[in-house]
Amino acid sequence: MTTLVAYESSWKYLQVAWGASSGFEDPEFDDSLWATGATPFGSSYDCNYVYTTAWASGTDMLLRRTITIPANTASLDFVFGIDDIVSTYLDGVLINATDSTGGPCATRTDHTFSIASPTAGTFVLAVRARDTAWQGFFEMEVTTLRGSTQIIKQAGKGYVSAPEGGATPKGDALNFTYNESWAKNIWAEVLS
Ligand SMILES: [Ca+2]
Repeated sequence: MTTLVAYESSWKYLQVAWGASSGFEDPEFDDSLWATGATPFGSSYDCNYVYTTAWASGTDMLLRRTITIPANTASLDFVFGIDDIVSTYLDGVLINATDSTGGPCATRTDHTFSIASPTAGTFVLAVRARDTAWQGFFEMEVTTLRGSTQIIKQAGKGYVSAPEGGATPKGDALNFTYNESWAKNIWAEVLS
């Protein structure tokens, strides 16, 4: 597993009234004047949330940051907590909408969603988090799982690595003395 956005990471952010600053999710949107702050974002009332960046009750918190999705990614996985409503965008496209209004106090592992076989590259991840009343909370982690079997050269040796999340345990690797031509032949077999 590779972590693209860890918990307690820095994002660009702007607190606004509900629905304000439409178009903020556009990858070309200019966030250069926004502040930078770490998650969790929140405020406290009877949930006693622990947060790093203050977020006033009854407002929208807009967040932006870039993520770089590696080649050969089988799954892009999001885990998050929200009090109360959140919309998540990747390069301007809505990829998840979650409404926890009226639910119990949030934790950072409450909700998950995944994108299978995402396109590799660097993208803008944008979030509109809305607190409808009382306290608010937002925290998110983004990870990837690698795809098909790969041959990797590290420290002069070649490794055949297994896909993550499959039948073979994560991190399992067959260790061979590196031979480039041999590795290329095996790689051709893997692709065929
Ligand atoms: Ca709330």
